[in-house]
Amino acid sequence: MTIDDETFRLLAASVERFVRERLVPAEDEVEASDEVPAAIVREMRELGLFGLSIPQEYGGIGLDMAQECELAYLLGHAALAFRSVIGTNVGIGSQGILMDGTPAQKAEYLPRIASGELIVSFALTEPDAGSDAASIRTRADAEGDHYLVSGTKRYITNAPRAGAFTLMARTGGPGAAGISAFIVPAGLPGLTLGKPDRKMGQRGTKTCDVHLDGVRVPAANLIGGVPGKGFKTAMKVLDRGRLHLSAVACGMADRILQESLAYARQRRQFGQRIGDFQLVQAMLADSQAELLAGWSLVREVARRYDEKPAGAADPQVSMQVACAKLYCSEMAGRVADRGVQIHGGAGYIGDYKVERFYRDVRLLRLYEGTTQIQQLVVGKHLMKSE
Ligand code: COS
Repeated sequence: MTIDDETFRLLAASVERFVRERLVPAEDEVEASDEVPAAIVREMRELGLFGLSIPQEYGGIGLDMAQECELAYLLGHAALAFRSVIGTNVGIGSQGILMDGTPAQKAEYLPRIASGELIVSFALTEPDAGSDAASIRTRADAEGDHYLVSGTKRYITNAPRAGAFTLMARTGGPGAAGISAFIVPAGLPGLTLGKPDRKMGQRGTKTCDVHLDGVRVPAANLIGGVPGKGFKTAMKVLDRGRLHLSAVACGMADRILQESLAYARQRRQFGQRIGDFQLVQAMLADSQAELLAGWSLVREVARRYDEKPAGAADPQVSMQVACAKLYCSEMAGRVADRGVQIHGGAGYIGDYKVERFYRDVRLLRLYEGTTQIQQLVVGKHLMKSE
């Protein structure tokens, strides 16, 4: 069940207020400390943000994709580290369990994921397998009623906070068909974390390696109970995640445009506001036009996503999602670049938000599938279609 329009409007208004009154004022603290304050995480729980996408029967809010994208857009208006705290619970960490998990797995994990009591991460990437996700090497070998899991996962978002991982490992032969998805509790013996990654931007977002050395994972934690389905689970989860991130990219592009506009109205050169110069207006106009195009694209693709049966794969929709991720992440990069340009020298100085947003948005073109992977998904689909 999804929520009705009026309830959704009230929720969106609360999120908009939370972003404006709580998140934006805390951005400098997050940048300086590399931590999202515990009080803000608590408020996120109280607002229900960890359970946005989880159905109400499991204690979540049960938004559809179009509604989720609207809120992702609002959350994208603050430093991206805030959204990242809830990002894996709303998206790539939880959705494999929701889409393909057994009733028992859903009942055991989803309520705690929805409340935010349990942070869940998505562990696919490895030192030698990123874009080529079907080549992962982490092994899960059946031994009685357990699997012995060994390998290394890399750049795992929220791993330092996670109580569990949705983790892809190889139970069979090479290629996509040999991959299975597991729910791996963080506390199991043999599971250790690497040191926190030092990143270009998005301070306050936590990523690190996850090492597994003979971790005994109960067979009951194999998602869906059938081996060999993990690659498809991961791809379906990523389709959804990519659309969510496209909305985030639009939110951040809008924020950068607002910062740039405020600066263009206030900064004076040659006796007038720099925004009165047509060359500056051209940059603002390009950003506005591209933002409108990207955001309209996300809304349209989200509508189509909601039209397909929940949890089902639809190559046409996957292709459209890839278009959205490709366009919106690149668009946010261009808007950020113009934002720095409009700020002039100030845009290169850490006191101005655009300096940090410029670094923050760079990740949007890389994670959950690079721009080139999105191009491959679109291109391959077009060549297949008659
Ligand atoms: N939904 C459901 N199933 C999908 C799917 C999707 N979006 N995309 C592919 N599949 C299925 C295919 O239908 C195929 O199934 P069959 O063997 O039954 O036909 C299987 O998965 C393998 O698909 P394919 O042959 O296209 O796989 P490739 O190895 O060529 O990989 C790409 C395809 C490159 C698109 C994939 O590896 C990918 O998305 N890589 C990027 C991974 C990524 O985003 N990493 C970021 C880190 S995670 S935050």
